[in-house]
Amino acid sequence: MGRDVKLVSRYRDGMSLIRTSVANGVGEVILDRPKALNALDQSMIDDMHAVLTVWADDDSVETVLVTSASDRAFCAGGDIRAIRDHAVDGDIDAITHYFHSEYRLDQLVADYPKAYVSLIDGAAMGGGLGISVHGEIRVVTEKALIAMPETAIGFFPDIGSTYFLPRLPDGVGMWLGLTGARIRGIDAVAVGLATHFVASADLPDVADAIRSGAPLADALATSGTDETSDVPLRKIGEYFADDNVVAIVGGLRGAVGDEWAAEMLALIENASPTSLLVTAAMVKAGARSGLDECFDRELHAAQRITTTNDFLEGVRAVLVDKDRNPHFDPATIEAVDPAVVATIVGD
Ligand code: QUE
Repeated sequence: MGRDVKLVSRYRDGMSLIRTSVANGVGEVILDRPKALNALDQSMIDDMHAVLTVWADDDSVETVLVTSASDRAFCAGGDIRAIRDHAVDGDIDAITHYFHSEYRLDQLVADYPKAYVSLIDGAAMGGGLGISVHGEIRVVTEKALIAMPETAIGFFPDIGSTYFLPRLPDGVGMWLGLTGARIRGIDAVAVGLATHFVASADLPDVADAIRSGAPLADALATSGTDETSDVPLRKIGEYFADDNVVAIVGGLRGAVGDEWAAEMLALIENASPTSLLVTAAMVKAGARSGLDECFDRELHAAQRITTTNDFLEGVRAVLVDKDRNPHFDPATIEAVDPAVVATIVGD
């Protein structure tokens, strides 16, 4: 245990934004950057990759448990503000390094040779899903709030989501990716993003049972709920099974009097038109690609899209000035040059 703590803390001279421990065969990573809702900065990505790499070959670790020190968030995403600063500074190498190391961490989670358990008792968005959804067990509570919100900031759903989104039930991946809709824990179980539901009040006991080294099936024996998901799977299949954004928007506009369709249309109209087209193309391409290929395509697209005005403007409006009034250019899907989308996606 001391060895692991040293390895991680050496990087930040005792100031790591993750905390780690090993006991009873369980290696725990606590995400500990509560002021930024545990948004993953470069040091957290590096520290988490380092400790997971050590534990993969450490016989005293059988299970990895990932939890949060924030009572509001599991992890709000990547360090998008820092990426924007790098873009403003023209530091493309720092952007490439960030996404390369983030996706390498997500890939390690996907390939992890041991049980990997995430406890999601708050917001888990974007990069927060990258370090959880690719793992074997994702426990959510009624406080979980799950989304891929990137189209609102002029980015696109990355972190390997172009692999898992197209593998969700009909239209669900395109729906989540285009609209950035936030879903609840029970909904995440219903669509397959989460594997277990536990009441938030019971989560400390479940966490302690896992920490005590109990078999996961026993520790999770109390999971489940009478609640049901209200995600409208039939409508999602109807409106979002197409990979053509113009057709999707046309369908939603034609759904006069349907409050849900109007809500989804409003989310799409709030997003960057370029991001919408990039997202649809990436999710479509991801359906026919392995995870490695999806990460390669995402890295290419992330490098390109972060230099666009829409990304600078989207992050400014949502995270920097917080006026939530971005001026995307072009302002309509119809006005986006398909060649620009093709250059970003790279296929
Ligand atoms: C899209 C995103 C992110 C986002 C909002 C979006 C994202 C992210 C954060 C975030 C939220 C709160 C914080 C913080 C970052 O918001 O990736 O530091 O305190 O990290 O619409 O992709």
